[in-house]
Amino acid sequence: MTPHQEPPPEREPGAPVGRRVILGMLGAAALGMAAAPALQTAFEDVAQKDPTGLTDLFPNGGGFRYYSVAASVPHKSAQDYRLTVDGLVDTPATYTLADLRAQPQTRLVRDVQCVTGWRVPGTPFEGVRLSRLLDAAGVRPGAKAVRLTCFDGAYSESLTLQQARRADVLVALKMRDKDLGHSHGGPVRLYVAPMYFYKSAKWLSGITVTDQVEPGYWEERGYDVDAWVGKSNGRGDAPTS
Ligand SMILES: Nc1nc2c(c(=O)[nH]1)N[C@H]1C(S)=C(S)[C@@H](COP(=O)(O)O)O[C@H]1N2
Ligand SMILES: [Mo]
Repeated sequence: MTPHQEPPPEREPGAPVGRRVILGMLGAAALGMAAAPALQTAFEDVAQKDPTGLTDLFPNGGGFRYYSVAASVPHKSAQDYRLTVDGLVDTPATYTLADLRAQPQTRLVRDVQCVTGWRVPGTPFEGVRLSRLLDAAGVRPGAKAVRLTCFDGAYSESLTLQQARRADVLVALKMRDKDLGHSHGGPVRLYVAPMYFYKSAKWLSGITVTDQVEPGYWEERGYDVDAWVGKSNGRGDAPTS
């Protein structure tokens, strides 16, 4: 009946136990919000303005759960957002949100799957293909991977260059056909459709082309870099199939 399962405690990336207990208590209220678009919009407004971080305790609506490894994350408006592309490239670049919006947009509708078990089927994401930004920068010979960094100052992700160039990897500006709100990593997040959702770094601020994979936040803590849904269980230290 619920749109997602309660995550098994031992496999939760990012949610402290206390928060999970509270999430459980708020579950009924959260489902109510998910079912009522008007209320959900009101919730997102509160989430955007809440300086206490208390709204972090709520699931993100529509079956999503809110994750942030950082206690608080600065808000970036359409005016002050910047995305840099650097590292092993011929032409480093800095994009504004308007620059990104001016590029050809790709829309994908796939299932979102967190390693902890919750899943949101058929979720539209829209944005610029990461491959496009890499091509524009001119990746140098010998480059092997991409490191993604975030303006929360804490999270990072990594992809091999081959993975980064897939057509289903986006620098996403929209989710569910709306501009990405702050709680979902807006104004810009990564969206790696074929992998577990921890690969989809929120609050994306940097794309650095590197000569080797530099493990991201959860990867340093034992989760797979190659986090294919169904072909990895999301844990580097657990049996893989
Ligand atoms: N910057 C940042 N990105 C992140 C995370 C995070 O803690 N910080 N958590 C990851 C995990 S584990 C999940 S499941 C999704 C959650 O996205 P949501 O908050 O939009 O549901 O974001 C991923 N990207
Ligand atoms: Mo996750």
